[in-house]
Formats: sequence, C-alpha cells, structure tokens
Amino acid sequence: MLIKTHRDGFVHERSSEITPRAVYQERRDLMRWMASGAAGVGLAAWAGREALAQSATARPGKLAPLPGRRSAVAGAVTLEKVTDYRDASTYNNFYEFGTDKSDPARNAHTLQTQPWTVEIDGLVRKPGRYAIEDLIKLSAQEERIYRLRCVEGWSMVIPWVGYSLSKLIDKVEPLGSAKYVEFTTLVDPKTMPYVGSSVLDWPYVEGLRMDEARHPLTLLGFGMYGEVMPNQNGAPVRLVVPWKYGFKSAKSIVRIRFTEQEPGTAWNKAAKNEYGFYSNVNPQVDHPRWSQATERRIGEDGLFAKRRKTLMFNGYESQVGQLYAGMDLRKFY
Ligand SMILES: Nc1nc2c(c(=O)[nH]1)N[C@H]1C(S)=C(S)[C@@H](COP(=O)(O)O)O[C@H]1N2
Ligand SMILES: [Mo]
Repeated sequence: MLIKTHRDGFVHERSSEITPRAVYQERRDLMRWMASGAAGVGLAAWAGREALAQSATARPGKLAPLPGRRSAVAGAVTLEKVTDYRDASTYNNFYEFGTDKSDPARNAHTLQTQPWTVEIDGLVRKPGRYAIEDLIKLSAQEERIYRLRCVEGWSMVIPWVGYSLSKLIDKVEPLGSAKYVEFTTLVDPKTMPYVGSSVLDWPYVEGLRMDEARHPLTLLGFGMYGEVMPNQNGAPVRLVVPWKYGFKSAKSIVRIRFTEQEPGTAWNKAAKNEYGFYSNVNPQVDHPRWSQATERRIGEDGLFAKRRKTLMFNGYESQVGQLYAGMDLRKFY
C-alpha cells in the first residue's frame, strides 16, 4: 500500500486495498453499517445524528441508483471539492438539445433511453448489437472522481460511475488492424430539437486512438453521483476521457466502431484549425481564439473567484503522458 500525494491535488493509488471514497458514499456506508446493528449504543446515537444530517445529500438527483456499483474508487481521485450535483446537471454542453449551457437540462427530458442498444462493428471479432442492460453488467461499476475540463475554459469535478472502456474492448476482441475507435451518438429528430440545425454535422462523432481507448482512465460511464446518468449528461452511456477537452467525452453513444483510419470527428469537421483529433488538455497550446492556460471551476463563480491554472493533461500527466512521448503536441493538438 502506497499513497503518493502530488502538488496537483491528486492521490495516486498503487494498491486495490486503498478505497478512498467521496464523502457522500461514506454517508451511505455509515447508514448501512448502522442498519446492520454493528454500532454500539453511544456510537449509534452519534452516527444517527451524522446520518440524519447527511442523508439530505444522498441520491442528490433523485434518479434511480445505478445497479451493481461498488464504492471502491479505481485509478486517480482528486481531493478537490466535488462539484454540486445541481451545477453538474444544469450547466452542460449537449448540442442536440440546444447550444446554451442551460438548454440540455431543460430539453433533454425527451430523450428515450429505453430500449437502448449499442452497435459494435468494424475491425472486431465479436461485432453485435449490445443491449444497454448487458453493457451495464459487463463489469463491476466503479465510482471515479474525475476532473472534466471543457475547451471553453471551465471545469468540474464529478463522481462518475462506470468501468474502464478497456473491459468492453477486451470482450469484443478487436483485430490487430484496428488502430482507432469511433464513437457515434444518437440522432433522433423527434426528441432532439437541434439535430435539424447546421451547428454541427450530425451525428456527433468522436474518436480515440486504440491505446487511448484502452487506457484504464478512459471510462465508459453509466451514471454519476451514485445514480443513473441524467439525460442531459449523456444517458444512458457516455465516455469520460478526463485528460482531454470535454468534447471528446461523447454522450448517448449508439455505435462503437473499430477502424484502421483516424475517424473524422464532429468538432474537427466543424473547425479544423480549432479542434484537433487529440484535443489533450494542454495549457501551453492556446486555442486560436483564446488562451488555455487557466480555467474557471463551476460553482466557484463570483467577482473574486480566482481562475485556476490549467494542468498539463488536466492533471493526469503521470498516467497518460507516455502515450504521447515523442509527439509534437503543437502539431497534434
Ligand atoms: N453527443 C454529444 N456529446 C457531447 C457533446 C454534444 O454536444 N453532444 N458536448 C461535448 C462537450 S463540448 C462537453 S464539454 C461535454 C460536457 O459534458 P457534461 O455536460 O456532462 O459536463 O460533453 C461532450 N459530449
Ligand atoms: Mo466542451
């Protein structure tokens, strides 16, 4: 067991024995522990007050709990304050439902997430149409607190629930010729008011290089804050790639395709010189229209809230830096 604390505020786990938890998870455990009768009388009284005081924040969104989740946190967690559920579920980018940050929370209730299947095809031994229920059960759900930093300069800290995309990749057995993974998301004009607009070339498509897709930090997310994913955050299944700008984290995925060529992606098609295929968070490479050196943490607004310094690879450099060894990150932005 070895915990290494970095100045970037991260704890890097070196052992599965260590299971740091978000505070609200501890609250749940505390209540469960009390219900089991394990607490002594004095302790029970104290724990009862604690549980009462804290239960108000359990299931913050009042959505269904995500079945089968484990409280253990895998990979890196940040010790920074978790963004309020309210902010994380009302300040969103999901252009299918509008381009204002408040549009997805207002409009995404129309999204039909059941039934839902994900088509897996391309250069893979086990292609097929996978039901969302089977995907959820494919591997143990883990809670992971990741920063997500948007290309526009804001960030959040969110407890995601899901498992490493690599678990799914291993299961479907890509061929040796597969070098990239393409993610296509839903286009449904009946429920998505903006897919008729020309703001993007629909469907919203994203892509990762195979080694990025297989990296243990790359999360296939089914929920957040212990609950199923809110529609506006990309229900029922989305990517979370924490060292890349937020737009790489495709929401409401319907197809995963394994390819030999680098996939064309929605934002790259929309503005090639502004959004590259890699889109790694990099404070040294400015967007053509603004600096990427600092960011605003959602929930820390106000006249005197200081902007934070953006960290290389969003703070995940020690885990993902080697993926880009020798690459010119100004060219491959
Ligand atoms: N299908 C789809 N996925 C998407 C987007 C989108 O417009 N459509 N926006 C992206 C952008 S720009 C960001 S910053 C993140 C935002 O995720 P969040 O709202 O859960 O924070 O989702 C990404 N995934
Ligand atoms: Mo974004």
